[in-house]
Amino acid sequence: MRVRYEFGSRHTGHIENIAKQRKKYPDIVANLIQISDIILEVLDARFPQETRNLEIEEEILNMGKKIIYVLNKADMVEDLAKKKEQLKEMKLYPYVLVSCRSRVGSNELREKIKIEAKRVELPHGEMKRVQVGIIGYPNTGKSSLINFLTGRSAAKVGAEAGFTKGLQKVKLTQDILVLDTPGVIPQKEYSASDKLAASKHAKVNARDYSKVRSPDFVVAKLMEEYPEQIEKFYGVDVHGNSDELIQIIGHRRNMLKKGGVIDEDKAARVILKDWQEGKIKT
Ligand SMILES: Nc1nc2c(ncn2[C@@H]2O[C@H](COP(=O)(O)OP(=O)(O)OP(=O)(O)O)[C@@H](O)[C@H]2O)c(=O)[nH]1
Ligand SMILES: [Mg+2]
Repeated sequence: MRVRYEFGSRHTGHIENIAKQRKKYPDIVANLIQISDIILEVLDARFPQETRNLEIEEEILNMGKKIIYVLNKADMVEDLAKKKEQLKEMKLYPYVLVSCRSRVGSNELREKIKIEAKRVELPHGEMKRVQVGIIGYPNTGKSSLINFLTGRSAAKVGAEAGFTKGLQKVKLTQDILVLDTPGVIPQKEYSASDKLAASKHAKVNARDYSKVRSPDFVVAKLMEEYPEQIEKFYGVDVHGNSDELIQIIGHRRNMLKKGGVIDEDKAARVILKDWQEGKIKT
């Protein structure tokens, strides 16, 4: 009989690696909050509530620092009037709707930053620049925002979550610096066994479709929330049944495993990919 060892070296190596990253990034963000005078929290305009980090927000407010909410990817919001209503209900203030892709909102944001910067009291006689720290979930567009605001390709941008790995300072004006950071998720969403948290990360693009552990579970969750939109996109009528949808997509794409059964993992990832690329409109 074969014995399966739970703690093989590869396994523990992997865990150590994750632990390292998870420790390092929040440390960078904690340091950023310390040295910043103003914080921009970049949220995904489609999912403002899901991409807020209330733990970090609390820390920032406790330190008496100002947060400006930047709702990026506004180009992917279907109904802007409805969105503004939602933001009002959330009491998100002050906020700016931005699209780095369609190049909308940078003047308004720059003005807001300048107003807040004037309020910052720098130590008397010190020639220090006002520092504007940028935080947010992975992939919300923090680095893109820096490039958009400064009009330069100063920060590197990537389609996959977890692209930025360190702190980077870029000059916005003579007196203002903006600081990029790696994306972080709240501590309480860390647990690898928390399938709900993991599916939320996939939903908001904080975890790439190729790296999700249970793609079928994520598709089921998306289907619970957006059944009509998903069925419409694929032109199917499955009464909200995600397993059925996965089967249909697997058939369409001819994704078969040995023995001719549908490769459900692969088919579910195709759906997740379409979702993460914003093809399925909500
Ligand atoms: N549709 C749309 N996509 C955007 C927008 N801004 C950024 N993106 C895309 O979102 C992805 C992530 O952008 P980044 O700027 O690297 O995001 P980030 O927050 O710095 O990501 P991490 O460093 O991984 O935390 C890229 O594929 C960008 O092209 C936008 O306004 N609209
Ligand atoms: Mg980045």
